[in-house]
Amino acid sequence: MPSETITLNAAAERLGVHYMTAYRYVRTGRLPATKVGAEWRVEVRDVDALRSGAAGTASVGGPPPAGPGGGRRRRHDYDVRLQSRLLDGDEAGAWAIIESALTAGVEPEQMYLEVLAPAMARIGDDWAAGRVTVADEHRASVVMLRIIGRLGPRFSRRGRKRGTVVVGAPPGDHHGVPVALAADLLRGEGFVVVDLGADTPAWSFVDAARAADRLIGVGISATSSGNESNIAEAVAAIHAELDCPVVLGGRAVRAVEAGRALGADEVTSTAPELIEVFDRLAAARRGAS
Ligand code: B12
Repeated sequence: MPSETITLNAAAERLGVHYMTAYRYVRTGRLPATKVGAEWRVEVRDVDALRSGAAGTASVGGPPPAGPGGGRRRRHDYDVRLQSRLLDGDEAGAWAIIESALTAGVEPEQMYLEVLAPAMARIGDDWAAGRVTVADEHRASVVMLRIIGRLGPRFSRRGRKRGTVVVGAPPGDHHGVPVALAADLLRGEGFVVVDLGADTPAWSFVDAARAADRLIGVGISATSSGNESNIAEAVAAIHAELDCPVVLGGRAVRAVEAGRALGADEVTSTAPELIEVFDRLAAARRGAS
């Protein structure tokens, strides 16, 4: 008899892992799930079975997971330790933390979403509170990009690729790190990704998309707010020249209506959502060809 079902978000919470990790459990068959509309549903008893099997594994950051089994997990604070190495511009020290997390079994996606991204977010909070300078942020970002460069190859997948996704930050937006992280997460899902980085001119999105083999869509990652006219210009340039969907996301565009008002076909605010959207667009393209 089926037990109570819950959303994947609720399952992730119950497991004490990031949503993306729970999503990976589904994709790799470790957690049975069914799709109801746009949402994954899982049975509570499957979640609990997985949780008892996973007890004793590493919790990479944040508070210790609640509930039975959670107390037995070790908490490593990799994100907090990484933040300190980044702010010191200490690449070797930062990499040593990453290596110990890898050795403890932290998967690459989990590393990006539960260690690297939170470390960067903490640095932003410290900047907003006046505890770190813009120079510190720059220094930390350079080390972060070098760490991403070393982890990136772990996302490469064998086999036929699912098509090409072009990603970049809009003109005037200097935040290339979120784009680089998202690019590798998409590569891990079997896409060829052309990462144009920060401050990409509107026409460069068009040029790169035009040159792409089996283009699935263009993704624009907006982190700086107050940049709406540049974003709208980039979206309009792509739509004027190419028949392809434009996915807009990132922390500056959380609301779907706001993203649609800028001309985007799809709007995402988190990396897992971004992956789901490109999964759907790739399936639609396969169906159409
Ligand atoms: C590093 C950093 C910088 C670096 C960027 C270096 C680089 N090469 O990237 C520098 C120093 C250049 C910089 C500059 C500025 N920054 Co800054 N920066 C940051 C910081 C600390 C980290 C950014 C980051 O890497 N985050 C980690 C990633 C993983 O974050 P993420 O948003 O979760 O990314 C995911 C999603 O966006 C998702 N995603 C969802 N949908 C989609 C869709 C697509 C298509 C894609 C590709 C991805 C995607 O994918 C990503 C991967 O998981 C943030 C703090 C923060 N909380 O993010 C501030 C922050 C973004 N910066 C901020 C500000 C104010 C600035 C400056 C104005 C001043 C300053 N601090 O120097 C300038 C603006 C420059 C400009 N014109 O753009 C504010 C933004 C506030 C706002 N609402 O606009 C923040 C939030 C800091 C804060 N707490 O106030 N910054």
